[in-house]
Parts: sequence; C-alpha cells; structure tokens
Amino acid sequence: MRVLLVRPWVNKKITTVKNFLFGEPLGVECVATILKEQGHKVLLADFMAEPNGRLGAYINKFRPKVIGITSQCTDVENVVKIAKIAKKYDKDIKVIVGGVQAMVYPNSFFSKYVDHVFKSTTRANYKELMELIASGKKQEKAIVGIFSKELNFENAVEGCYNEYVRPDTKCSKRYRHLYKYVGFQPCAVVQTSFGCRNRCNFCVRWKLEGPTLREVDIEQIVQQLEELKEPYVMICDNDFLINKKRLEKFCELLEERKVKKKYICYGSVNSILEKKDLFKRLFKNGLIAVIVGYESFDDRQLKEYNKAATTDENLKATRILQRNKIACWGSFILHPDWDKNDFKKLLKYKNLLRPELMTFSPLNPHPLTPLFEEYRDRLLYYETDYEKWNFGDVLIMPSKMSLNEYYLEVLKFTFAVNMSWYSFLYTLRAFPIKNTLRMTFGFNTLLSVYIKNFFRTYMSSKRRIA
Ligand code: B12
Ligand code: SF4
Repeated sequence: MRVLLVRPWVNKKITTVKNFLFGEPLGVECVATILKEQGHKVLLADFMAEPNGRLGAYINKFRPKVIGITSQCTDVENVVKIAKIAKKYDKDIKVIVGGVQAMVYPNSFFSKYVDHVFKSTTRANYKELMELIASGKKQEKAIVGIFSKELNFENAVEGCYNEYVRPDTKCSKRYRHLYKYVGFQPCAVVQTSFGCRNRCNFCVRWKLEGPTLREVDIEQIVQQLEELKEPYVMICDNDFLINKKRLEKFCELLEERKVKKKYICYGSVNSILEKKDLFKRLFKNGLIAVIVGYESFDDRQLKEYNKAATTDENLKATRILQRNKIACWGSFILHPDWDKNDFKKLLKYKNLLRPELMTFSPLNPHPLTPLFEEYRDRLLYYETDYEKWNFGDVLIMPSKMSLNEYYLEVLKFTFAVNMSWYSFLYTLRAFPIKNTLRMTFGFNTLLSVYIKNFFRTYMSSKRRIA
C-alpha cells in the first residue's frame, strides 16, 4: 500500500524554538522503516520543513491509501486539519495518528476524521493494522496499543512501550540539509537508549519512555553513525552519559572505525560526576557539547524537583566539561514562586557557572508528572489547552507578583542572559556566522513573544481594574 507520512506545519500560535532547534522527524522515520520492511511504499511530507507545503498536492501526486501523521502537544489542531483535508480529498483514505501527543493524550485525536490512534508503536501492531486495512474487512477486535474509530475509540488494549526501530533516513533525504540543532547544521538526530534512571518530578520523559533504561546495542549505533552523511549528530537520549562501560565501547568503536563526527548530547549532573576521567576521550572522539538540566540556583528547589544533584555538584559538572573543552549548555526552570530577587540570584549563579549557552523556560509540569498535581489549583490554562504545554508560556500563576510583573521579569531576564559576552564569543567561535545571525533572529522572535505576553497581561489587568 502507499502510505504518506506527514509532520504537521509548525503551529503559528506557539512560542516555538524552531529557529534554534529543528531536528529531523525521527518518529516518522522509524515508522517508515517498519512500513518498508512490511513491503509498503512510503513518502514523507515534512511540513515543518515546507511551511507552504500543500497536502492536496501530495495526495494528487502520490495517491496514498493511508496517511500517517506524527504529533507533539502543539500539533493537535494541525493534525485534525490534515485529517479533515485528507478525508475531503478521498473519504476512503485511512488516517492514522502517532507521536508523543498520541502517546500521552490519545483522546485528543478521537475525531471523525481520524481512523486509528497509536498509543504505542511496534512492528507487530503496525503489521496487524496494515493487514486489516488491506483486507478491507470490518474491524472486530482491538489491536494492542491502538485506539480505533470503528470501535468507538473504546478499545483501550493498553500496550507496551515503543519498540526500537532504526530510522529510515532515506525518506527525509530531500530535507536533511535543513535540519539543525542550535548553530550546527546539517545535524542528524539519533536515539541510542530509552528511559532515564532519574525521576525529576516535572519531567515527562521518563514517564513516556519508561522508568528503566533500555539501551540499543552500541555497535548498531556506531554503524548507523558511520552511514550518516551529516557532520553533526544530536543524541536525543535522556541521559547519554549513564553507562560508563557503554561509553568506553562507544569510543573504542569510533576510534577503530575512524568515525569523525561532532556530537551534542543530554547528560545529567550525576552521570558527569561519575565519569570525570572519560571526557578527554569523549572530546577526542567528537563530543562538543552537553545539555545539562541545572534547573535552579537554590538547593531547596532542586529537592522540590527531585533532582539528583545539588548546586555545588552542578558547578563541579560544568568545570569537568569545560576543562575538557566540551561546551556546557545549561538549562534552567523559572519558578512561579520567585520574586524579583530570585531572578537576580539566578543571573548571579549563571555568572558563576558560566555555561557556554543557557536556556530556560517557565515551570512546565506536564499533566502526566507528579508536580502537576501540586500546581493544579494555580494553572492559568486547562490541561486540554495542549499547545500551551510547550515550555514557552507561563502556565502557573506566580505567587509573589502579578502575572504582568512576572512577564516583565522574564523579559528582563531573557535580555540579560542574551547580553552575556562569553556566550556570544562562544557562538562566534562554534558556529558559522550565518547561523549566529539566525540565532539572533530566533532570540528576537522569542523576545517579541515575551513582549507580546507582557502587553497582553498588562491590558487585561487594566481591563480588570476598570
Ligand atoms: C528531538 C526532539 C525534538 C525535535 C524533533 C521532534 C520531532 N520528532 O519532530 C525538535 C527540535 C524539532 C523538537 C521540537 C519541539 N519539541 Co521536542 N523533543 C525532541 C526529543 C528530545 C526527542 C524526540 C524524538 O525524536 N524521539 C525519538 C522518536 C523515535 O520517538 P517519537 O517521536 O515519540 O516516535 C515514536 C512514536 O511516538 C511513534 N510515532 C511517531 N510518529 C508517528 C506517526 C505515526 C503515524 C505512528 C503510527 C507512530 C508514530 O513511533 C516512533 C517510534 O517508536 C523529545 C524528548 C523525548 N525524549 O521524547 C522532545 C519532546 C518530544 N519535545 C517536546 C516539545 C514541547 C517540543 C516543542 C513544542 C518545543 C517548542 N516550544 O517549540 C517543539 C515542537 C515542534 C513542532 N512540531 O512544532 C516535548 C513534547 C511534549 C508533548 N507532550 O508533546 C518533549 C517530550 C520534550 C519534553 N521534555 O517534554 N523536538
Ligand atoms: S535527568 Fe532529564 S530526562 Fe531524566 S528525569 Fe531528570 S529531567 Fe527527565
């Protein structure tokens, strides 16, 4: 059968990080592998890369029997829009939806335009569904991990976790030069493990992928790296630095096979501290930056988040990376109970840590996380305002100042962070000048969103007073 796989257009209403982070659609590439293995013909339409792409043109040209759409929280509206267009073109096209949002909230796609929603994706459930579609028969029983319209989306045969499948990079060939991560372009994304050993209580990732770590055979990964054309690779595991033996084997294989690439990965503070002697070798083999979730300048808050590290350990981890010439990209959470002084304290702590890059977002406790319940009463949006859970907006009512004053602090903070001369020097050294300019443009877009939010909250507070 012909299957058109689609990543939706970026939702224009959200605070997007597209100007910095624009990774390949790894999920649909995995689905493409499964489909090709099962003998189907696949075409990918990446509307994140083709903002003016038209679904109708793809349908007319490719004549798909099935359209598979991937999703994140910000995509709900566009996924349903794509499904509606598909059915308008041909009511017999089967529309299936998968991706992170389908895993977390399958019910957000229980629509008359969608036929099946994947809560978990495996070779087995895909095979069963595709055979059912090909047979044209009525669906009588549920398929594990899939909600189906014909069964009134009631068939919650809860499945398992997603199965590891090597992504099919051929299907995204014509877009690959566009994919980038911060200033590195072209940049591929690779996943080498699932789950996380830590339990930060604002984080949805260990909930999505499972509490126990599942690792893919590292030889298989190195082979995958060897075959990639991109010079840069973002390793999107939750904590790539967990397993020392595996990292040593990784280096050994890269050295043996002379694989020369540059890597960016996520790493937790405890993992960095445990392997301080390994970073020299990792740097030699191409590790250029580690994204570390520091979250706060305050040890009490780190405890509240159930972080497995202290502010002191954060500092030690940063120095280990920097001593080994590996850039540290630190990320932080802006807490809704902060006063103005706390924003200043974070700036001071940042100046002590001196991460090469700093990112931050307002506290965003996803509804699946333990912290969500604690803040439920102070939420500014409904749980079902899915697109708001995007890390850009203030979601929790601040306690020490008005929402408008809080946005002003966020705005001032954004400005102060981006005035940092050592981050600027780092970007000039690390990235081509055109990418630094693009990042400046991205920063201005982000700033303009906070300015808009500041004025929006200012006007609504005026209206309330009037
Ligand atoms: C790499 C990454 C990105 C990349 C690429 C994402 C992509 N796939 O398109 C970039 C940088 C572009 C990105 C952007 C954003 N991201 Co992001 N990202 C990630 C990260 C680190 C890894 C995702 C990944 O590739 N996983 C590996 C693949 C194989 O898994 P998968 O996509 O889930 O796919 C599997 C299944 O879901 C399924 N599947 C996927 N698609 C389909 C389609 C069909 C038809 C079927 C049947 C099955 C299916 O099969 C796959 C194989 O098992 C995750 C964190 C994490 N560990 O999950 C955050 C994460 C997914 N991102 C998140 C967010 C919030 C965003 C942004 C909204 C941020 C922003 N404000 O701009 C944007 C949204 C982009 C957009 N659509 O506009 C959140 C999502 C929360 C949510 N509930 O949706 C996550 C979970 C991070 C977090 N800490 O919470 N992201
Ligand atoms: S270390 Fe990172 S991925 Fe793991 S639970 Fe904490 S925030 Fe989530």
